[in-house]
Amino acid sequence: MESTKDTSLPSFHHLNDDHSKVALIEGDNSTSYSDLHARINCMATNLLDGKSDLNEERIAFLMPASLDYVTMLFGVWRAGGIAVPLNVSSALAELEHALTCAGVTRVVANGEYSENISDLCEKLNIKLSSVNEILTDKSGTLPEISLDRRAMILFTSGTTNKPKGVVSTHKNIRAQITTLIEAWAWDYDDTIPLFLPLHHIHGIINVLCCGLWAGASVSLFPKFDMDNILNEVASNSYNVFMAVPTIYVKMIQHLDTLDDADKKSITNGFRNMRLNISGSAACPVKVYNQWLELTGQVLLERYGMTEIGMAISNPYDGERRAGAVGIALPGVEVSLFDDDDNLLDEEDKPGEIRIKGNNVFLEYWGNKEATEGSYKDGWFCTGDVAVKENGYYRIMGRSSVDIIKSGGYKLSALEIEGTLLTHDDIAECAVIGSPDEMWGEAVTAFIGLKPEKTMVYEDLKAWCDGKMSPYKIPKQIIIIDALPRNAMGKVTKPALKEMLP
Ligand code: MLC
Ligand code: AMP
Repeated sequence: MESTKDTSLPSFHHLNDDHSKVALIEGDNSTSYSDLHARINCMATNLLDGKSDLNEERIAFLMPASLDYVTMLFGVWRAGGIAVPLNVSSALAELEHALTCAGVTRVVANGEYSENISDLCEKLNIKLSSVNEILTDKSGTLPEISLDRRAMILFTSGTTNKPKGVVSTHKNIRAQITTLIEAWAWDYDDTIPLFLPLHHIHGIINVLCCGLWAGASVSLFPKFDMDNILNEVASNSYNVFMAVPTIYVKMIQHLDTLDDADKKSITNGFRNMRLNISGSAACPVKVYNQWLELTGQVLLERYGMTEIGMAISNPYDGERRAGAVGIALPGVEVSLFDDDDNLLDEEDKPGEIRIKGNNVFLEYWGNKEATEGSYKDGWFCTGDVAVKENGYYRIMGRSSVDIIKSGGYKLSALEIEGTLLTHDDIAECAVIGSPDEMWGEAVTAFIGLKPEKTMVYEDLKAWCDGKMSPYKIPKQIIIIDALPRNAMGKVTKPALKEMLP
């Protein structure tokens, strides 16, 4: 088994040690490592359908966290394909972009998800099947996959209108996993709930892949189902918890509504855990302190990105500093650079975070220009600005005003503006993120209307429904006579920030 692990990612560390160990829990059902392993082998064999290797064919799947999802992800990897996990809450136009951009040849989806995407697959001439249609108990010889091969494409919004496909190799994924196994002391006895969306690395790498690599048990939820998850927490079902700051804010608010006994059983459940982690967006110091007071847990904050996995983390053993993201993870090189690309070796000077290491992605799929543009002198440029203070990095913001982080999702202002501009009554618009206690940043649209037109928020929200993922829909609109522009005619977004109520 060890040799398989060296040549391809998808094997589970403890498989040979204890086959009956529970790998996945889904409601009342659980799946052992040996059953999961067998199911994945069958899936890979069936996907291969007589071929010796999928040779990086792009296989997309549209399903929430479930045994089927895990079977697809690892099944595609074992068969030599590139896994393209799709966003279950995407609008059709967004799915169409992902499928065409990645050149997907096959989509796997069950039930309602299959119904939602079937016309699109037909239009794009892409084969659509359900897991049950593919999966038989046939298992065969699987290809040896070298670590340099492409493994996964995840879509990330950025400073361009359309999301880009981030390609990670097996080596990248393995590096992203193993650094966290070491840094956060992942263990065979760990149990963790997974409720984050599975089209992003936070859920895929930090929770699912790390959990399975460690031989831990991962409890799957199709979404953040607070009541059920907190019931399990109160029953001491988990010893590790990973979430975005918005989830901690939601839980803090919820705990405030409970009577003392219920609140205590939940906070004790957290108190008994070995680790609570926050990431994907800045964790406000207020939230860190509230969580500490409620649960006794010192939140471990870390910093990452789709293109690099995790790069910086507060220590597992050692001081976890509120408002800071910590130090470089093992095997990850982190440096700050000033605007003239000079390496900053002094503390207290803000600069762009740049990263090197096996964790760094291979390329943006089919986009050589964007790939090349994201590197300088071999360093991947994150676009995030940080400062180093007494040895710890603190994130100060982003170099682009066109990127918004809402509830842990990275959103492109330009993409949202592009859709809003297709509204018949909108003459011009500009989208920014406004500070928000719940979401970190809330999508706010400044809108200039065509003559004689009026607009109320609810109507625009209803119009956006189905045209973009729900979490991209503006939380507020501000109607404005004319957008502020500079001498070049470009909208000055900092001026808009000052106009926020
Ligand atoms: C949901 N809504 C959001 C939203 N999530 N609005 C803005 N931003 C978000 N992130 C809206 C819905 O559209 C809906 O609106 C209402 O909130 C309730 O929806 P819900 O689905 O019931 O909400 P909930 O389940 O509570 O979702 C909140 C959440 C979710 C925080 C659990 O957003 C989430 O899972 N976020 C995590 C994203 C993530 O994993 N990011 C990692 C990226 S990787 P209405 O109006 O219809 O009521 C990365 C790298 C790294 O960043 O470092 O990790
Ligand atoms: P994504 O592209 O969705 O992977 O999001 C990556 C971005 O999330 C980073 O570039 C940061 O801007 C942001 N991010 C992740 N973790 C943190 C954190 N702990 N604090 C502040 N920002 C973060």
